[in-house]
Amino acid sequence: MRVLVLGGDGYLGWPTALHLSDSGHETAVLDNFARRGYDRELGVQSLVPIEDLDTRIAAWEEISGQHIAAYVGDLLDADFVYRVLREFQPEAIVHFAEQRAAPYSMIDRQHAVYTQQNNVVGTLNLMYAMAEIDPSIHLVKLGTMGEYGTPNIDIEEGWLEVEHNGRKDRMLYPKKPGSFYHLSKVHDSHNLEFGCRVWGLRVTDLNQGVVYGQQTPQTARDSRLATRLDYDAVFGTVLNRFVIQAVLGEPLTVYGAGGQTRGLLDIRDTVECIRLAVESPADAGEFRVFNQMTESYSVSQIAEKVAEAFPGPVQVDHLDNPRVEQAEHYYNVKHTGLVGLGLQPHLLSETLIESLIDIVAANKDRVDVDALLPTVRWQGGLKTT
Ligand code: NAD
Ligand code: USQ
Repeated sequence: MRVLVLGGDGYLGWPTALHLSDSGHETAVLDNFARRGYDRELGVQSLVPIEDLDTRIAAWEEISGQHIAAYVGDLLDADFVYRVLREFQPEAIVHFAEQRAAPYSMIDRQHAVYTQQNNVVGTLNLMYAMAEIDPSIHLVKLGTMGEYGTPNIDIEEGWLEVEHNGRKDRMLYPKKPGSFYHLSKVHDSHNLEFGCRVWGLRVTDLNQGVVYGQQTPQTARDSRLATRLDYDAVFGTVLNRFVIQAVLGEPLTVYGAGGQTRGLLDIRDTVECIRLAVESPADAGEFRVFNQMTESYSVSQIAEKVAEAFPGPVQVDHLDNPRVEQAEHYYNVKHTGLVGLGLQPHLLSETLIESLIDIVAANKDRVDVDALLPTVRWQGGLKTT
């Protein structure tokens, strides 16, 4: 199949492109390198050194014999998006190309507006290009488990059967997201469901949990194929950060009491879920939703797991939570769709944490420890006079 990976230079997009290419798909990537720009803006870098896109692609061709085409440009440039779709003629598009850090979106008004404009308008440009050029293209769109928030009822896979005043309907599951970033994904989901209903688009919305890990079978084949690993308090995600903090001998930064619970998955499952979704397309007009997570843990449990796997002392600090989120809550998520397509999850293990410890230890000199502590507060981005 011809598959175009949007955001193919990012943490997940690059290993996904390799996995698809390795699985026999004719693969292309598109990226505007915004993520490398946020590093410069924040004065941080990936913990693991990463090559530029041309070098990565040349290394993959040398190692696998497979070519990956590259399109450098911005989804906000509609002419560019239309040109790429006409030229590459994808049968499936995997869309990772959004600003994805909740704290980045909460820095201030400018960052909130940038995040929603980049994410919502980029996806709208893509929807129009698909509808006008080839509505049979299957879009696999990365959403997030945080779209649902932490409601006091079971979380279904995207849809909810509702009975109200004696009448019934199937509605999009109600959303209670926790940042302007997570909200941008909710807006995308609504726009995409509308595009399916009105233009007959075919879309799979993958509500993915927090991803951990840094290696896939393909990226491990050569250091030039490595994907990024973020450690800073803006882009670093919880489990990856805890492992990095343990290796550096810094306290694990549990926000609040640590009772907040999230769905998680291994990066090897991310790339496999995408392959499964691509190879089993949604029907024309179908807005199909999968909850892409394999297990859930509270933040305190994640800290405990890292401390157990680390072969040395680990200190856990409970910081004042910089975010506004529920400290304790019910969390029961249905996630059977991808297992139904054949996913065999890699559950969180000591072996995985140990292999991440080795990767971090080899690169720990690249860390700026000042970037570990959170500086963005959910209620701090308002400028009062
Ligand atoms: P990332 O920031 O590493 O990658 C995103 C890529 O998209 C970057 O390379 C960036 O340059 C590119 N991009 C952003 N805006 C663009 C635009 N307008 N035009 C072209 N390219 C653009 O993020 P990631 O961690 O790989 O996440 C990928 C996707 O998966 C995101 O949509 C994110 O919301 C979702 N997701 C990530 C996680 C996680 O834990 N990392 C969990 C759930 C969902
Ligand atoms: N947390 C800590 N200490 C830390 C970092 C985080 O206690 O040092 C807590 C947060 O308060 C939060 C939880 O851990 O309760 C998860 O935070 P995170 O930064 O790991 O994840 P989040 O902000 O939700 O965002 C990440 C990705 C995002 C993706 C999302 C999936 O950056 O792109 O959409 O995970 S989900 O959480 O399911 O929405």
